[in-house]
Amino acid sequence: MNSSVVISGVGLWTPENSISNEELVESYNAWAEHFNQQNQATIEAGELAAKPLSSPAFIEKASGIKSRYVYSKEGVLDIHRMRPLLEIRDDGQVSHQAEMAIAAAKKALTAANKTAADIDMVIVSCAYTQRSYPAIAIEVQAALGIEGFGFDMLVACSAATFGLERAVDAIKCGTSKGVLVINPELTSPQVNFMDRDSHFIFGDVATAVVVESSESCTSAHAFDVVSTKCVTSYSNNIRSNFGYTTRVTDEDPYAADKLFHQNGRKVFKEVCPMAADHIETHLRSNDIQVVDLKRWWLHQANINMNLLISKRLLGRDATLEEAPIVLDEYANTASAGSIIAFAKHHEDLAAGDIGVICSFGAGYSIGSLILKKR
Ligand code: CO8
Repeated sequence: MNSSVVISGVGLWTPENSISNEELVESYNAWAEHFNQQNQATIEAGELAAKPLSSPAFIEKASGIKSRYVYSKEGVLDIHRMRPLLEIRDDGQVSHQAEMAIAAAKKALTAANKTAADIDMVIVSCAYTQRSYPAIAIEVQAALGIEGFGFDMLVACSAATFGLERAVDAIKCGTSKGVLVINPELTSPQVNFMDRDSHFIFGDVATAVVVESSESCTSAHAFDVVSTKCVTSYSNNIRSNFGYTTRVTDEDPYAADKLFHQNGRKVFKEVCPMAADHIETHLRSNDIQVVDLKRWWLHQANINMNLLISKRLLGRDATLEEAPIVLDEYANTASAGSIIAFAKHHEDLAAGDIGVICSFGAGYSIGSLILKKR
């Protein structure tokens, strides 16, 4: 087969509302002080730990995050609510997550010079889906008028790269002619805004990518997919226990362990070397040297993680041109982070330039795609 598999278009949908570190910390600290006042007697008796205060300076230094976008800002900063408020939509209305996905998918189709008729497979892959069935992907497929099939995939921070690998394989073996891989990351409903260690980490966004054969590709900014590689290794260090069985175990659906929680230090220490080794092994198996990479579209969880990974591989810090950072503005957007970096920083590459998309996170899961500009 002379044709190759290409990424021919990428779409990025960014919510209108953003929250700065200063706004977020002001609300968290007001909530913590209120909590400590309300529980003064038990705290003084040593029966309850006082809530510690957060700080914008810590957040920026520890993570590089300065702000995050949210699908709904209403309720997040209200110290009597501390979670977003979404309007209830009936079954006849488009769901919140499908709405985000459709917006990103339309942009990806335009970038790829494609219409619904060119797509026959829709994968919605992200950290959470709003419901179990019917799949969000099938709702999106119907809204866009795509014939064929769609399904949802959950692989936390690596959902986008794992979904892309499925798409690449489908094109390679001829079972699909065009695939939309969409990542509507509606993370804010699972953020514990009352937890100082994690209240600042996540943001909402949606990304989408069109994958097709080089034979049908007419895009001005297409990339050959040279290789894909996915790996998982079980860890409890990043976890959410919310699930459909919560109802029958009679647990509190809002308890801290039902929301995102992690051992951030351990994750940092364990995942950085895993991701660096993964990239190196993947490149080596394709006879590509680290120095041959023009661009690293890395997962966007923490700027210090990305610096450490690139330093381990390059022997020096990668420049912002080599490894662009978007987490300062978007925060951690689960699987969409590396795709946002790709969406914003790919058009300047020249034919033959090589780059790598790499995600890493809960599971643990690591996924990478080696791309070559056409
Ligand atoms: N303000 C002030 N001080 C703080 C704050 C705060 N907000 N938070 C913590 N501190 C304190 C700590 O309590 C600690 O105090 P002490 O020394 O007295 O104990 C001190 O600051 C240092 O704390 P840490 O050691 O925890 O700080 P780190 O330097 O390790 O930074 C990070 C914390 C930023 C969390 C860092 O560890 C990190 O980024 N780790 C990697 C985490 C990561 O990448 N996780 C991936 C999660 S995402 C994922 O996999 C997808 C999941 C699905 C999506 C979920 C959506 C909701």
